[in-house]
Amino acid sequence: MNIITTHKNTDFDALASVIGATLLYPQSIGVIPKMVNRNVERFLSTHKSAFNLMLPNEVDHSRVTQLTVVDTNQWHRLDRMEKLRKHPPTIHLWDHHHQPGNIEAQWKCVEFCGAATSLLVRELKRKHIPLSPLDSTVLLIGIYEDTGHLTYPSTTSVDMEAAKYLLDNGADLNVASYILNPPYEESQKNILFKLLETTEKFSHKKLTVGLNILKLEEKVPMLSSVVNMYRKLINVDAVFIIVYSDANSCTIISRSGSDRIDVGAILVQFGGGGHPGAASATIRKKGLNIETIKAQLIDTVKKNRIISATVADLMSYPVVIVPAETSMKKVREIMEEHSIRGVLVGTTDDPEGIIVLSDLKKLKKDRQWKSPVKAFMARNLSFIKPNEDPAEAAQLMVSKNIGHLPVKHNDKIIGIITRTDILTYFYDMLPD
Ligand SMILES: [Mn+2]
Repeated sequence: MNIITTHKNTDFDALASVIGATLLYPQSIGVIPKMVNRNVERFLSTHKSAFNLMLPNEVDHSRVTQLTVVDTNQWHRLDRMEKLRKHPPTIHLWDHHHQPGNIEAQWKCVEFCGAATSLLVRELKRKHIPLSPLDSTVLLIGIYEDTGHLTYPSTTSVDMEAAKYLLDNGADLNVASYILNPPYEESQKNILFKLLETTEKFSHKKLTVGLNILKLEEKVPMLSSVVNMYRKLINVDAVFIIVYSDANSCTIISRSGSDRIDVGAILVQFGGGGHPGAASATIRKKGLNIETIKAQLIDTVKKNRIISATVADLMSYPVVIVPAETSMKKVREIMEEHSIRGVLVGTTDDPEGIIVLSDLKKLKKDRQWKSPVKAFMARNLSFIKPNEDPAEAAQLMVSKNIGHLPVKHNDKIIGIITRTDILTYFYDMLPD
């Protein structure tokens, strides 16, 4: 018997991966953990019979010759599979998590993409295995859930191509959206309001991080989807929520919307894990001190190495700077010679203005080319410091509507950063 299973607290990516795998492995049965999230539970209550699924307690472990694990690589996240851990059958693994796991597979497909389901869809496509509109819809729901409708930074072209293939095979977007966005229940609304009222924020290297401590009297379904909504509402780069109900355990739920903060890597240090954009960790210890955990969390976030360029990395230098008396003709020649669009005027200690390519177009009469640059230059200079974030420079350029920013360090101009430099950086087009 070939069984396929996935992690507890099964979400749609996990469920869809199991269903995809049952299509891929002939005569296999999907084993869905008893604990599934509220949305999956709701979906299964009406759709269960359409798929070849069973519960962990219905499995006769002695008859299992192959175990296929999807969307996790950790034994402890499986439901009632200890017997198989002791006497492992042949194991196949399909996963998209970054953290190393402890399931040793004879065969595996582990790739970092937005949803594990996408890896299975790619294989279903490759093998030309027919998909019904229902199969396609549930597979698409799996991809949409784990990629935030293909918007999370973890989304890759594998996810996009899988989604396209599923649409081509009749996936129904109305059904997908209905299942993925059920109306909020009262308890979810209450938690959202509570979170909004108790937000603490701190900044670290220009990133804003939201932090909450949440005491829960009862279980709230789909807390993670509330957290997603909450992060967007408070407009922070990342959010950490420490949830507890007593002093024996707590769970940290985290979401990040910036590729500069990898919450999966941060929560590994608390014994948890997940993805760069979504992660959680559960800490079990008698007499937990929530404030201590909060302090540790802030400390870990601040120690987390944030890979980011500064203005100094992007600026051009040395700066071309000309005396105020230089003729416009000469300025034009200098721009052409250096193929630059802006020239500073004055000295590096005392810059007086800037002249840019578009200013040259204002010259209508021939004799104007003989005039000194100071007659045409812009005098209100804005400066930026070399250790600033490129995003800061971009913001300044937008607010002042300028394309060049001289970079000032110790009252001296050391470089210049342009709109093109910023665009190149944001679109990862930096030369190596
Ligand atoms: Mn997943």
